Amino acid sequence: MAEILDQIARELFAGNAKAVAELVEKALNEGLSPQEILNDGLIKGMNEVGVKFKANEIYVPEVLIAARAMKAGMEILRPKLVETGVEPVARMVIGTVKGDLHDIGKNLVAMMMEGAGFEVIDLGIDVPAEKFIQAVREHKPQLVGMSALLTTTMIQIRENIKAFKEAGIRDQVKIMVGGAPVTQKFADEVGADGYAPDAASAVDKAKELLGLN
Ligand code: B1M
Repeated sequence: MAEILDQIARELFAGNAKAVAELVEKALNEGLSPQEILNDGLIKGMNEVGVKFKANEIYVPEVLIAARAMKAGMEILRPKLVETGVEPVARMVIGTVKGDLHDIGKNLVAMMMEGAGFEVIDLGIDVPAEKFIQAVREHKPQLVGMSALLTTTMIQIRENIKAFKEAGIRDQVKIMVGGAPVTQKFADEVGADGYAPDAASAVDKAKELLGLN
């Protein structure tokens, strides 16, 4: 594999946004395909971030810095990917549930998912059920992610799933949930399809739910 792809992965892991952007540009000029640069450079680097984060070898600040580097690389790459018609792995809608303003963890999950090749539509914070439903109808994602950080808002996940059923869209998507107070037991009780304790596991769980492993 081209040395430059390894360099992209290394600089991304180290969080050097400027270097990643420059290397992506250089790789394109050298004639590497946008798909190769994405899979064997950016995503490879982000996978490594996920592995180390899960193993508690790096922490939230390092992940955020790496994610910023990923973003810088994607800004150069995205138009080329669109031109060459590269399809994302899958599409995901994500948001923090109604009444909840915490978004650091949700943003991390969104970034890791993008890093894994998913197209992510981020609805932000304080997202009511109707907005999730509208987004499913509009964007036709395969996966919906709901984040909740408060014991008083996690119950909103149950309400959202109920609203999905009433709107007749529950069977169209897989629902993954997470956030500090959320557990596997809670996810099972409210009828979510999956739960992930952290951002790196969220990628694994999403792939498992969609049969992409
Ligand atoms: Co708030 N807050 N906060 N807060 N806050 C907590 C959550 C709290 C535990 C602090 C405490 O009392 N010890 C507590 C909740 C208690 C409870 O309900 N059990 C609390 C409270 C009470 C409140 C307020 C009510 C305080 C007040 O005003 N009286 C208020 C509520 C506002 C509201 O939401 N309506 C409030 C406000 C805030 C700030 C705005 C000041 C700020 C949020 C800023 C922001 O997000 N932009 C804030 C913060 C920063 C925190 C703490 C300190 C940190 C949360 C965080 O970002 N963690 C938090 C205490 C703590 O956790 N130490 C606390 C880092 C982040 C990476 O982790 O979000 O858990 P986390 O995400 C992880 C996983 O959970 C998982 O992956 C992420 C990455 O590994 N994950 C998912 C998350 N979403 C997922 C979705 C998935 C899968 C995995 O699939 C879709």
